Amino acid sequence: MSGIQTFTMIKPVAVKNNYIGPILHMINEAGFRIKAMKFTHLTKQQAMVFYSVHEGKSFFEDLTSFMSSGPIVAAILEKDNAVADFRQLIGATDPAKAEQGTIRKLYAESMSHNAVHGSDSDENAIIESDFFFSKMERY
Ligand code: IDP
Ligand code: MG
Repeated sequence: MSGIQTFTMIKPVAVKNNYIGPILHMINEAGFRIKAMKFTHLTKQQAMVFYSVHEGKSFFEDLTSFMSSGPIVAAILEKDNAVADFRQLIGATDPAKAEQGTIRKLYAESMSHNAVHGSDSDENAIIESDFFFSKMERY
């Protein structure tokens, strides 16, 4: 059974390019409800903890430097089948391979600067949501 919760970040490049509004609009239009949200700036150390599953990979240093290079928008999103439906809305990791009309196709600059994060499983959606939000910050 698939859960009703996923976690997203609007990455520094999309914030810098003034795409917070259009991306949130697409998220709402696709039927997701915003359960929690914050505008924040990760430290390098926090980015390394958040992405620790990728530790040791060739892109880990670039990824964590980039994700701590500027402010991000973090949010918990609710919808039936949230994880899979959100992955479909954002498109492939590499925007060159992302389908037309997806968030990454529209707003990403490159594979490393690909506009948004989306959880890859119900389990990780919970871990990632708990990384950013206390119970009192969820509505
Ligand atoms: P995902 O964000 O689509 O789930 P992951 O494989 O979990 O993709 O990778 C996390 C992030 O790391 C990606 O969104 C992307 O920004 C970056 N990344 C992944 N693979 C590469 C790569 O081969 N080169 C550069 N950056 C990468
Ligand atoms: Mg991932």
